[in-house]
Amino acid sequence: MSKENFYNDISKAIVNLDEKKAIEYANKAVREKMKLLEVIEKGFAAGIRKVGDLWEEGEFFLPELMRGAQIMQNCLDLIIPYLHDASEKISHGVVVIATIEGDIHSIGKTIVATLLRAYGYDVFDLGADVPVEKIVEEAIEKNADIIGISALLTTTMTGQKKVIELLREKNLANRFKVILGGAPVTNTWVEECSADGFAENAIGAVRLVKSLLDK
Ligand code: B12
Repeated sequence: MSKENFYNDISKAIVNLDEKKAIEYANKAVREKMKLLEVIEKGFAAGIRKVGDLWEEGEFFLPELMRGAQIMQNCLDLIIPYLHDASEKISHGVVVIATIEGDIHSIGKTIVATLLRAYGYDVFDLGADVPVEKIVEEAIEKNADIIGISALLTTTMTGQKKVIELLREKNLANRFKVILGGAPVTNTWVEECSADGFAENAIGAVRLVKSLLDK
């Protein structure tokens, strides 16, 4: 079976909310030592995004969206412990990452945190729905180089900007680099917030962190 067909089958299992098959595919990917990040992005993440589309189109209801997310999370729990073989380690640094307050979307943020760890960074994942003040406090406490903030909702994105504003108020703007992520984040938003960058996926996040720390 070609890789593309396998990714398609994974995506279909998520869309069909077929947990048994999805778990079977996750185990197969681990067993056969496939490129696990690619399996996550092209298989599982593609599937959950399709579930989101169907929900937006009114084909799926909230319980189905939640079930899809739960199945995806269960599969990631199986795969993530094996994600550490992600090629060579790059320079080290400390990253504090969180999903902003009011927003419980955690899947993408967790993948980014996991991959950064796999590349040798010290990552403090504060979880989801984290208040602006808490993110700043933890960054100071952990002596972070980078603060990563995830937002999946257009209504919570404003929190990303608030973190940067709070850093400025506290005269800490030069102490940390702030990077943003989440589906609604664009270059324009990054400029408007005066953030240091954003990435569309986890491997992009690793490249971004590396380039900011190498500067
Ligand atoms: C799964 C999901 C859920 C799950 C979340 C489970 C969990 N534990 O995370 C559940 C069911 C709980 C959920 C709830 C809701 N959801 Co929802 N959800 C989704 C869905 C389908 C997929 C998100 C996801 O996990 N994608 C897969 C991951 C791998 O991708 P990702 O998150 O984009 O992350 C990648 C990149 O963005 C980037 N990245 C992410 N974070 C970061 C951080 C940094 C620093 C960097 C550099 C990069 C980075 O790298 C990641 C890895 O590649 C999206 C649709 C979509 N297309 O995004 C809707 C979506 C985000 N949800 C939406 C909505 C509206 C809601 C609800 C408000 C629904 C409701 N009425 O209750 C609630 C929100 C409640 C709240 N207060 O937060 C809307 C948002 C609309 C908008 N524009 O604001 C979307 C877009 C669906 C839609 N098409 O309308 N949701």
